[in-house]
Amino acid sequence: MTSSIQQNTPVSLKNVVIDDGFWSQRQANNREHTLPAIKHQMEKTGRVDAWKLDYKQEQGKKDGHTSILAQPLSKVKPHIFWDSDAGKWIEAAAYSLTTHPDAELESYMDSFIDLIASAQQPDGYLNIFFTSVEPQNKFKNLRDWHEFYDAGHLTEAAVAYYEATGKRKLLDVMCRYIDYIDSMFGAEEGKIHGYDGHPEVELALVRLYHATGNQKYLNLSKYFIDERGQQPLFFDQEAIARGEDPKQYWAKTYRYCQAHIPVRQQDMATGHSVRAAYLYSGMADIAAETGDEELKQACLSIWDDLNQHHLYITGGLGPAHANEGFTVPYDLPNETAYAETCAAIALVFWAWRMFKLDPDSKYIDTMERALYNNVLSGVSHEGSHFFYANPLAAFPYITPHGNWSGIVAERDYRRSEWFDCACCPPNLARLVASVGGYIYSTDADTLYVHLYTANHADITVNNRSVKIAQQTEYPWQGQIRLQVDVDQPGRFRLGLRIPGWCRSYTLKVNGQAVTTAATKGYVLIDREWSSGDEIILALDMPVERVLPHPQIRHDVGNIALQRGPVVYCIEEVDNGDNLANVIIPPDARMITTFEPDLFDGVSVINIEGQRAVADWKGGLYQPESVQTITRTPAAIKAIPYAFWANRQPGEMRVWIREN
Ligand code: FUB
Ligand code: ZN
Repeated sequence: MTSSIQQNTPVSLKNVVIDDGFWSQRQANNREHTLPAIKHQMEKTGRVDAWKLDYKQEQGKKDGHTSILAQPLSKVKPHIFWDSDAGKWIEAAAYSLTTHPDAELESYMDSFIDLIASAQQPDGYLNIFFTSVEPQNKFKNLRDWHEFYDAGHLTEAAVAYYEATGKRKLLDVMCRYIDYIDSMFGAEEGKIHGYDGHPEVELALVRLYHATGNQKYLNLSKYFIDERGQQPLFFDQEAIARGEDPKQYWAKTYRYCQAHIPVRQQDMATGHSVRAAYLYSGMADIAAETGDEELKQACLSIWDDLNQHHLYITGGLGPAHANEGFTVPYDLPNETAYAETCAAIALVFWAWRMFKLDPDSKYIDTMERALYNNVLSGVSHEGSHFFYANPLAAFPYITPHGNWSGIVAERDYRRSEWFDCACCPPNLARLVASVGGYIYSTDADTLYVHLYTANHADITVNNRSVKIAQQTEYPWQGQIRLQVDVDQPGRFRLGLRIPGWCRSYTLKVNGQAVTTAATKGYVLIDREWSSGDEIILALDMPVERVLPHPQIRHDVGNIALQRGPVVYCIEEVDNGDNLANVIIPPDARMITTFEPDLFDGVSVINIEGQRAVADWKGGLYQPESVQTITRTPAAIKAIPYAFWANRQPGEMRVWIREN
């Protein structure tokens, strides 16, 4: 048995039943509300019938597809990345079917997949927009037009649906399409030396490689990664071929799509944050698969840069609306934070792959931060409304001044049913449905527990079959009970993650204290296990007052509250308006209580805080020599950030004045 942590293989969500607790509730909402809401919107907006290629039909090219809807919306012009919405939605449904079989949903998905398959062209090409609207522009502008992004999401869907149901139809369709792409793109003479402006296909190809065992798909992913940012720059060449001046690129810099220099030379998180985190996920995949040390080093450097300079406390990334992405170190505004839901989801994917590349719990810490905060804030409590941007402070502009349109944008801060650019809702649905796949992993002789949540799992480790039962109220409590059952007594290691937020814990096996120090954030319990062995891990979970780095100018003088992995916020509905005047002094008493009726049960923090008050002498400004500001005691209530904006609209703050 080794003393280190080796490269890991995730335990599939097929082997994990989340049957109680926090994620069970989230997954029920996802199944019962989010997936049907997305289905409704997909149909209503024409995203299902678009696969009939009706737009082409209208131009006199009837192709006889039958609708799977009663009322097809065939007149809507498809968007260039509607294919990706379909892909993410099928993938989400596939994960849901894996854990909760549903004949009606599966039958609907089968019909939808038939429709998608019928849109495949004789040469293998598959894309709604470029088949039915602009066939002359296929593969003419990879920089902007997302063809491989679409292909990537459909590929992920194909793999997930195949793994969930054993049905190959979409998988075969996507293999044909990827084979076609492979015949056109690559290093060989005569092929196009290109890659997509919106990375995604890179990580999808690695999944396709795993599902099919076909090395060609791994090689194609590696090619796209290696080619990115090489001179002469593909996006320049492509623009010239279109008759455009590459200098007129609307985004101004190829940093936007991480193609300004070859990826091995990159050491900073840059550009559009969703593109970035998908690309870095693909890089981590290829580095782990091929043992490429140079690529690994680039991944490590970029990861450090993100975590040292660009990550919100909520696990959000990409503060700026202008590029939907990164700006400069420590630039983390709160009210205007973009922090797109998709970016935090992509960070979960990237973190998970970083752990495989460089096993260390620090990656899971970041993953957990994103998961419990920025990701879940993207969906309403019941599951049918969504945030695209996830600010850390809200000041609605709509009342009492009426319509300010034209002066400043109105800010409503309520989640929407849908978006024209609907990347986030199905992305969220696929992650929530697949969270069971992020709980455990194994190496040759060790079973690692990364996330704590109530579940039962069947896992093979060191050639033996192991059953694990986890009971816990995490993230509301730090007490975790694990029971091990084995087919016959035997030796293997159990690696329990000690989360980075936890500063003290106790661990017992069958009542005996385990005092082994953690290795890379995991306590490795190496023993002969028998059925019925019981592990009790008690993670101390006090409310922490978190200080911002002194260079985060937006947060100076403020603190945030975090308990376990959960970041808290204060809302107007609980605390009144003018939240900028709320103060939590250093010695404020804070009591955590579990409120069973709030959002089906969450822990809230009741704080003996203060409010700054003034008998204001008039005007906007007063000399301090004449104006007094005093403090008055105030009962303040903080709720988990992910649950904000589920009651009446109003102000919200994560960072709260300390003085
Ligand atoms: O461009 C496709 C998706 O739309 C991006 O990932 C999101 O940021 C949104 O712009
Ligand atoms: Zn999105």
